[in-house]
Amino acid sequence: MRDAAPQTIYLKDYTAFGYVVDSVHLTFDLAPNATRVTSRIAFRPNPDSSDRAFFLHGEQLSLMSASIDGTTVAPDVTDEGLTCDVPDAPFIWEAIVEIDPANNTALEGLYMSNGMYCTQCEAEGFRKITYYPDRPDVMSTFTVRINGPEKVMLSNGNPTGSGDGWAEWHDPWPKPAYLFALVAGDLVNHPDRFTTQSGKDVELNIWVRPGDEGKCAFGMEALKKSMTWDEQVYGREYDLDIFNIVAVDDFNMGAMENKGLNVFNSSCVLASQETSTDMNFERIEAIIAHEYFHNWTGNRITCRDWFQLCLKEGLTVFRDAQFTADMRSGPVKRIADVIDLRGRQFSEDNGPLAHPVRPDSFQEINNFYTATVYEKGAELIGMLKRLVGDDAYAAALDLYFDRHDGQACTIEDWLAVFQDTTGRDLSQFKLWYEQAGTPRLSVSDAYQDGTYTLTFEQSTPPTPGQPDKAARVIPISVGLLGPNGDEVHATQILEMTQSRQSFSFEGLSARPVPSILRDFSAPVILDRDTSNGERAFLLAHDTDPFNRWDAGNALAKNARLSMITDGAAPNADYLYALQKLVRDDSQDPAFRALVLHPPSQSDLAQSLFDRGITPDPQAIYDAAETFAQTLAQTLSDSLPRLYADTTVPGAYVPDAAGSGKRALNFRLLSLLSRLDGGEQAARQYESANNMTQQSAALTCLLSIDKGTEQTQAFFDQWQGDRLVMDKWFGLQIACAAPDTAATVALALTRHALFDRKNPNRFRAVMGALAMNHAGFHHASGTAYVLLADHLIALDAVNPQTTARMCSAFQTWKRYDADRQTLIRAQLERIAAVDTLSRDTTEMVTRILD
Ligand code: 0A1
Ligand code: ZN
Repeated sequence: MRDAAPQTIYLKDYTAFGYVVDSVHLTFDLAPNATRVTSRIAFRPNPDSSDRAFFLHGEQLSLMSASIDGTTVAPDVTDEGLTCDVPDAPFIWEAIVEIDPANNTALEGLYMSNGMYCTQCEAEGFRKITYYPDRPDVMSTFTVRINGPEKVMLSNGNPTGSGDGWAEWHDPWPKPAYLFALVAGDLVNHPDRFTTQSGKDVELNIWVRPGDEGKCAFGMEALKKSMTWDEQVYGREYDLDIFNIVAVDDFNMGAMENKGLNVFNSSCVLASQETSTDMNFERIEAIIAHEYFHNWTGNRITCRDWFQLCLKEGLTVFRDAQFTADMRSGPVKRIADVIDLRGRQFSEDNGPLAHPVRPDSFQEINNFYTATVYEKGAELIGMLKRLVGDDAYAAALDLYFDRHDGQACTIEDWLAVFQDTTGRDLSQFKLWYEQAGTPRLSVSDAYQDGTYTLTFEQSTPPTPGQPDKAARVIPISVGLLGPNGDEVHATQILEMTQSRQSFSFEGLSARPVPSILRDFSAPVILDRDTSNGERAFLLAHDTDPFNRWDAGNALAKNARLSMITDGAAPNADYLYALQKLVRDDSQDPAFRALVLHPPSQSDLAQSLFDRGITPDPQAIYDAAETFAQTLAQTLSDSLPRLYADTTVPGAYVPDAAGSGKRALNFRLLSLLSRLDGGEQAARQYESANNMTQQSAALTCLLSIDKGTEQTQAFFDQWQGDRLVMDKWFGLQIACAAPDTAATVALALTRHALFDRKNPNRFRAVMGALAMNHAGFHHASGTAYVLLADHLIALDAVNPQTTARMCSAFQTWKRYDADRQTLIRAQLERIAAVDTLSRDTTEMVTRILD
């Protein structure tokens, strides 16, 4: 039966809980099918609330007994929790419940993964462990005893004792239940130590399954770097005696910042040169940092309610991006982040799933762990920093930590620290948190008598529930270049506050070329009618690396769009500019790789749609192929030499310099493969001593419809490694031609190693299919049917991962009537499933609306 009619929860309805929790004592008697959880919770009436209704959340629990101050009580129990009469004075609540972790396939609450017990409580998983006010504004200290035969038994905080068959933990820092964690199993550790800036000695461990201990060293270094960085840059020190990280194979997301006990999807922590690519290494470093940084931005200061999710996530993403920029290359990180933002967040913000960075309603909070909350949320922090300046940003953050340590806060609290630090009125800035949709910023310019004037107009299209939008404050970073390419006006932040606004620059001896939105100073779509010549000029001369790349990106897009809409040949000037850049050894290889990286076919589809043209996925694919083939031919004389020159000699090191070179080398190999039929790629496959080069070679071969032998060899070599096998599944689908992608995916779903219950494997297959733009949108509609079949099957097992994957259909209204009919039919087929989860029901309904 379908869940009861889904309830919508509104931000405006927030009220505090009627009781304060002074302490929580939990005892776990572990057993796969009948774990017993005994809770002893000290409640007292909340002096700041007059609400005396006593409701505890609880789902899928068998209540064995309950008592108040030692007297047995009989609460009213429903599917969602219980109510009970309680004294109007402090009291002790005790309950015993039984749960079934071995059959918990949703991976929320306490579940099992490969024989190991593991929890995931954010956002609302704790209620599947015991009855509790499972809301982030209820914070308490936790003491946990674990009884069981497991070799290793971990929880939050510091260890306070252990013996044969038991372990005890105490977390002195009050926390909401979503940060609770327990892990127990046959685990081995990679240990280390860290001394904090005040001289406190901290034990560090990464816990993994036996056999994976050789893949922990990189993660451990990343952890220590993160700890040092947070001390140096934000003055934040670690606050427990021990910090544990655990790798788990079955996990819905990337990782989780539970206090003192971070739980990681094994794909986001385990690394070795043989099994991980450069991109994996960089991502692992960033996620370790992200979870560690949450210790202050999320744990010490948490969210009052789930509408405030961006308070911790936007800020922590911003902090981890700063960290990566400091550890690696700032410009490369910025460009990569903007590619990701435009690819994932802009499509969300411009479709049926658009929502504000701080949503004002939801049915299922798990559906709001989105690119908008995370990545756009981080962009808002970046804009704030630009507007107030670096020093004021640092002062505001100090005030935030001082004022709100130990509290559950709101976006209003966050903005207030900036207002109090700077005296600025941030009420207009707050619109960024409240209004969904990506603003369009159109620009016109004029030059007269040495004065250059830029005029901007902003407008934001309607989004679900928000037809009209007010003008926002937009920091527009601008520099001006003279006709010879010299910078004649250094970077300046223009503060746009009105719908239409002009800014003038005086004393110029000639009409300048503007470089607008440097470093992508605001998450907007810049609409400027300009020539390819001017873009080529910026690609050659702009001092701002982001805008230099963006000029190249616009050229790349335009070249392909003209091929699609006008049947034009690949633009010769652009091909020439690319050739020059590729050969220019004075340029950073990572930058050259990024410029050579083609714009995504989905982005091209959106650009066509924005111009009023219905995108044809096959035509977009054909244009991409023709362009790459022409570029390869144009470079043919020098490709073998360029490839050889960019091959990184010596031992593999996963640092920025090495990975930048390998990225360029990969781009060159993919071009070369189009000319030599994959000979060089086959050689590289044979000789590769690291996964970056091995998988790059296989990708190049599969992309030219070769590589059967290597695909088998890869399988033979790696079939015992789950994470590498995810790559094997994904690559074959990602590289398949449009007319075979669904067939390849279907065959792989029938492979013995396809395991729907493992989110990584499910995503490797279905995610790769959804990302293969022309394959997913093949006119036959077979990919739509295949994805829908698997979403329906998965929903009964794991609603959270199913619901997230529904977003593959969110861009459906871009396409032609036939495709829309095909997609609608699949969405309606999913919606019609009688037992569909609340998660998936909400997503499908929003997408269909
Ligand atoms: N807070 C984690 C991500 C996370 C969110 C939700 C989860 O389950 C619904 C699990 C993890 C982070 O930002 O890293
Ligand atoms: Zn986070």
